[in-house]
Amino acid sequence: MQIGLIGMPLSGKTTIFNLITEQHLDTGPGAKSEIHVASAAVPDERIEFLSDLYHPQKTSPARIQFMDLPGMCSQNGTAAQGAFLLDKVRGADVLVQVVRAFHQDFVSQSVGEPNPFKEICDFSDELLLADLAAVENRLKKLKEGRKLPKDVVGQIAFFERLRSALEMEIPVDNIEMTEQEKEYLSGHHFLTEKPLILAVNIDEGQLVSGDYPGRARVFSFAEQRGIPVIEICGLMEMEISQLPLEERIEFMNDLNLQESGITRLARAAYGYLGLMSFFTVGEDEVRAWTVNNGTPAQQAAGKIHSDIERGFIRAEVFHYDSLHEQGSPSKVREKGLFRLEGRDYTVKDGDIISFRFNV
Ligand SMILES: Nc1nc2c(ncn2[C@@H]2O[C@H](COP(=O)(O)OP(=O)(O)O)[C@@H](O)[C@H]2O)c(=O)[nH]1
Ligand SMILES: [Mg+2]
Repeated sequence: MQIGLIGMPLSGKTTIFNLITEQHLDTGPGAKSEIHVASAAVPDERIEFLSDLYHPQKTSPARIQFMDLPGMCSQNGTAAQGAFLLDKVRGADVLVQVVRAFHQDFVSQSVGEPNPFKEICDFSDELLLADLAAVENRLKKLKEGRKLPKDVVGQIAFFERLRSALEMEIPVDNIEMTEQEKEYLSGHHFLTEKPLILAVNIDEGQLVSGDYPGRARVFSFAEQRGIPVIEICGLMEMEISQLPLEERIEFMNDLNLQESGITRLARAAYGYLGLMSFFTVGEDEVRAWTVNNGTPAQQAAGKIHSDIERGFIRAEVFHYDSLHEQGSPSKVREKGLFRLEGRDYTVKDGDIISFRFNV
């Protein structure tokens, strides 16, 4: 899974990228305008428990890839520049908009006082503009290109309809389409079609008070649109993440921060995308695998290897909670909490599975 961190300049994208992927990239007005990509382990206490129990040679938590883009907005540069940058995240599965709520004098001097609600609305225009530019591009190719598709007339009509909608600030996600039109759309990766999460970047004072200007508006807007919101104390969490582990835990406790930014972000993304984890365990490796809710056992096996999916015989399954309660796999077996399941069994979040297969 790839998550693209996007947002207005100086909203704290690189700070949050550093915190999540444990990097030390420059932040602030002087930072270089470059794109960064790195992955982060999805924190999961279950995988830690399993690793302590099985002592495997290797422990592999689920991972998410993050992409950090330079600040962008058409007010600073041109719309074309903004669209160019945003084009880079078209491949992402989820977009996280970092929104500035924190107070920092030199940032306010450069880009104005924080106004989270306005920033969200303005940025949503940037996304619409970037999609509009992509539609214009497509239309240009359809009208002037050499290798035209058979149904060029239908495609032109569709993309013109898309253009009018975007001009009226309607996101691609809200446009009704026929199956045929959905096919025209596939492969284009419009930004206003992607799942969006808002990450409001707050400062310590706001963390303590639990409030910042415009908070209620942000939440009611997000609720109306079905957009998840998380609040991250970016700078402080970045500083904490760069401490040794023990001090880290102490600091988090002192601040009453139960969960790190990445934990909450990963949970929001998993929940939003309908994802969950199952585990495989053994002396070699304890590993988390990410699948969609509702995935049948045989298909889940394909996550590991296509041979296992093809030669699927059965899944031997017990649940993490049973293991956690009973303390050992043999007790789980004794209590009859160990099951054999067939190919159509729907995998549950937290299942520990061993696949039997034949190739
Ligand atoms: N006080 C405070 N400052 C922050 C916070 N997050 C980012 N900053 C500062 O805001 C500036 C811009 O951050 P940066 O991550 O470079 O923003 P980007 O342009 O969106 O990548 C930097 O000087 C950061 O130190 C925060 O949570 N609190
Ligand atoms: Mg940056």
